[in-house]
Amino acid sequence: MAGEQGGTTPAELLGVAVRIAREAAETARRMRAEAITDVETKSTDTDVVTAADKAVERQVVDALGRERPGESVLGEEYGDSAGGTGRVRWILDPIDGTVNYLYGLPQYAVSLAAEVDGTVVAGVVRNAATGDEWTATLGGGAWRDGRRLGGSARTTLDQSLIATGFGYDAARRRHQGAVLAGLIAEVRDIRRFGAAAIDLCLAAEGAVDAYFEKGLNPWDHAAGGLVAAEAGLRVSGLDGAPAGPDMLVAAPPAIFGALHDLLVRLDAAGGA
Ligand code: LIP
Repeated sequence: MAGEQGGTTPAELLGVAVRIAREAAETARRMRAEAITDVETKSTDTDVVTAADKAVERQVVDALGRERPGESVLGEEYGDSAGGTGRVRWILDPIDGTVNYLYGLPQYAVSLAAEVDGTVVAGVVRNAATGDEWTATLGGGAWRDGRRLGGSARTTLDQSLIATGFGYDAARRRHQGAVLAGLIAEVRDIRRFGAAAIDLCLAAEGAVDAYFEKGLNPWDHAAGGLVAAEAGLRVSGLDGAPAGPDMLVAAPPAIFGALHDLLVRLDAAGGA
């Protein structure tokens, strides 16, 4: 497999991802400390992008271009760049949790995944504020600080702590609020951390028992989704659909069914 742009084994791709994500996280951390500048809005007035989101994405795309010439990069801010042809595609969220970044809440991360022939085989999520780092390779497990992750041992939904998130569009939020109202009495409690990549990693280590959200983009969940799956969680959409913009649910097998069925009953994948 070597000889393309460089090695394409999951371990080799993870090595590249971790090195580049650490440098990118340092840039995000430094730029936050200096000042939040050039804040613009995207899909709605509350969907913000800062100069740091863009600078970090350019830094990662440039680094990959040097190390892995010709491989394509799908990033949140600049979309599909590098126009690569190889088997490898990189999927990047330069700062997942941009609203947290704006407010200085320490829950924002660089999320970088490598896909080979359409399958995510390596991923890293690095919290730029705290330095927390989660990694995974396909078939190689999910790790944090050398500790293999195995998810939560919870067995009933009513005892489960569930993380979730809300979109930037008011109509979508209204629907998500209605789903939450129907769910909240059925679970232990809810947590809203504000960064899907980190939510998925916290579920992988059992710091929450499960996570679900409607409206995610590939860059929000490519790396974190692999971390969760390699920790033994089921990561999918509803009714057999793959995880995607309609819905992503990540939960240990013991509670996945109950959470899934409740979300179906509440039409969680519906609405705007
Ligand atoms: C964020 C996600 C989060 C979601 C937010 C937003 P961003 O991504 O990580 O889970 O609830 O609405 O989509 O915009 O910070 O990259």
